[in-house]
Amino acid sequence: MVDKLDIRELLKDIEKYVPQRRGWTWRTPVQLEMNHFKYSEASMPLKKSVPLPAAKYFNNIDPQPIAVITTEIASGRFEDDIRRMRMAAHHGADHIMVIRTAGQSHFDGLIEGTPQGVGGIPITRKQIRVQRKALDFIEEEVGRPINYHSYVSGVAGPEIAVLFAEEGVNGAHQDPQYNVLYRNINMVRSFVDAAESKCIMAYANMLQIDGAHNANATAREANKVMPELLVQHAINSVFSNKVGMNKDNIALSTVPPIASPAPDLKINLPYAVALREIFSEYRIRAQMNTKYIESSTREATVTHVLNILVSKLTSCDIQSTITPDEGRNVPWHMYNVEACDTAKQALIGMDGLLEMVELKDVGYLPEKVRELKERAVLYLEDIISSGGYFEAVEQGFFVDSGNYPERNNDGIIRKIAGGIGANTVYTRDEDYFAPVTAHFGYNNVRQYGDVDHPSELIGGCTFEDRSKIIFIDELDELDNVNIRLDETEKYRSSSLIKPEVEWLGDGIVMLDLFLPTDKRKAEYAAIQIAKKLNLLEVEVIHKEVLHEVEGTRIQLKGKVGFDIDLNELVIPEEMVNISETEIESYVKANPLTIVAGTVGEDEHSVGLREIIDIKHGGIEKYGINCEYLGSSVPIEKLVDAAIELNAKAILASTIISHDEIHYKNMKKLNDYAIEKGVRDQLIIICGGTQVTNDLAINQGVDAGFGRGTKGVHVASFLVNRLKELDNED
Ligand code: Z98
Repeated sequence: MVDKLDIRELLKDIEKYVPQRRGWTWRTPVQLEMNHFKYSEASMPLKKSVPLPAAKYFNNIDPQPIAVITTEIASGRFEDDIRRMRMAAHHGADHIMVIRTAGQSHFDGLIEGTPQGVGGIPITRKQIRVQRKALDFIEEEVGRPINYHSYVSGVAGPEIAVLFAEEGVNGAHQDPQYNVLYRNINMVRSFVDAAESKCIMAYANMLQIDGAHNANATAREANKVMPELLVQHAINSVFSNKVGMNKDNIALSTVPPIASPAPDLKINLPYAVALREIFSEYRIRAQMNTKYIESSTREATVTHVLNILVSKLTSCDIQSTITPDEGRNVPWHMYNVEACDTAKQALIGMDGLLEMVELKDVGYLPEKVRELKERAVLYLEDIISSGGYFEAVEQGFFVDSGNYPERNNDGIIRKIAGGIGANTVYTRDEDYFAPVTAHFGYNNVRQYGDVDHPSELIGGCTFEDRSKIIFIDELDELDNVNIRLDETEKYRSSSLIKPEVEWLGDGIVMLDLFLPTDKRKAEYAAIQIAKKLNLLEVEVIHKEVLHEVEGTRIQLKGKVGFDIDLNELVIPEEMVNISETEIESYVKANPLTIVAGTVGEDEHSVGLREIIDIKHGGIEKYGINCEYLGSSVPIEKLVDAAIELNAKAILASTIISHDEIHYKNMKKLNDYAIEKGVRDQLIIICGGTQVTNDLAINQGVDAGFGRGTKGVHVASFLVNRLKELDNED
């Protein structure tokens, strides 16, 4: 049995923890054969993982695709996020982004000493170090490196880049255009800071993701900005490469611009192909389209899968998986895990796609690709003839909703001399000297003689000498991780448990309801139902009209105000199922007849037929000879027929439970078999919707199967019991 992550243990001596490595890691492609299936685009399997649900039909294989799978986890409590990271890693994520919507880039400096959850997700050294430490353990557990990621933006970008390099962060969003357009940070300052940040990221071998996708999310019509997106990618990519980043570490952040019911592939595929062709030497990080996501997880998942098809057709390197619940703001554990599974399932399901289909090189697709490229090139030429990037931004070139060269004059305008941090860039003095490793631009190290690296002059900077890093713990005495852990301690160190969606002990549950009325009435009726169920802080998170008056589906969340004590649960013993092949080979070697019927005056035969019928996965399929005697069969007839046919078992089914008749009939069956002197030679199994195993056994029969039973469960029990009997002989 594996242990749960011990958060207090992780926090212990955190000021001394040294991250295990620096830099980004891609998956290792392998020629893979699993359960006789050959995969042509798979990567090294994991040591430990949770396979997809249907894997149980294929010996529980869990093939991993080649693309890195990303999940975003930032609930505001790093101690709970760590547990979610572990779950995500076991479901196939190897890129964990600590990113959320609320402006880290509004911070002017490093934010060490602050508690988590202030203004979104401040990335403090403590948070980073604890999470990296946990990931170092988790990657050991799953047997694959896990990339940890956040973002380098705002006027504190270079300081954050240094922090990340020190703490073993493996990837970051970095794009000065993001600062300029969306955070109104001065453009000159942003590009200078970006050069410094990128230089540090290159030293630490970090992967960079750019910010072009934000234009997609911001523009009024995302598909109109496709030429601009190509231009934004080009500006950041070439800039990064010139600063010293390897192209292999530069990932373009792309979002398929449109979603169904628009003709998804007709627009998204040419765009992705154009991007892939222009930037063939770079990496592609494909995010899913969230702009059009409403609160339906079903709709979001389909969009995600269509997006992954485009990713597969254009061989993207990283597949992002924003939780498919963007539209209702419930980024819960289970949705992170589901999104990772969606990516893994879709990518592996499409294994070898391009070996079987080819993208056409004549007609609509290449024509559209060419058109996009031409528009992008014209856009770039226009920027140059308008005086360069800064002038173009000042003229409102970017995030204009026109399909370039059309213009709607609604672009974002920023002033060259305006924005946060304006006039804060100075020419370095002739004797300017910074004793640091990985520094962009002029550094007069020669004034100190013949030195290779400026930091040598001080015996190494924090990159070489970790003892120079100053660790500042959380300073808030009322809001910090220790206080939060104390508050939820009972859920860690006792047998109490509470439902949870993102924080231990948050008590949140979701109700999924169908109400036979219109949307508005359904919403208020659902709230009333939740209150009657004693749920607290009730909030509707999804409304879906199935028909304007016939009915509405409502999903709501609320909190439960009680705990469950695991020690007080009465858990029936679990029946051990054996594999289908084991059942088949046993029956082949030991031919087996059973007799079956519904007993007493009970005409409900469907359940029993499903247990028997091959069509429903019943026990016939394992070669068991089933003599079905019909419905309302007298007890005596079942036993007599078993004797006559030399059957080894009786399957008796009863649905009617009035006056405990189902249990009375079981007792009769047992008594009559004893009377006939055959009880020892017969296995008696009783089933029905109201039957429980314990009560059935109390009546003297061998087993009781209730609702949800499948043929395989009954066959498993039969074979196990027959084997036991064989051993007794
Ligand atoms: C993603 N879900 O890309 P604030 N820099 C860049 C960004 O794209 C972002 C930030 C900074 C998205 C995450 N991206 C959103 C290039 C944000 C974040 O201002 O601190 O929120 O910046 O995966």
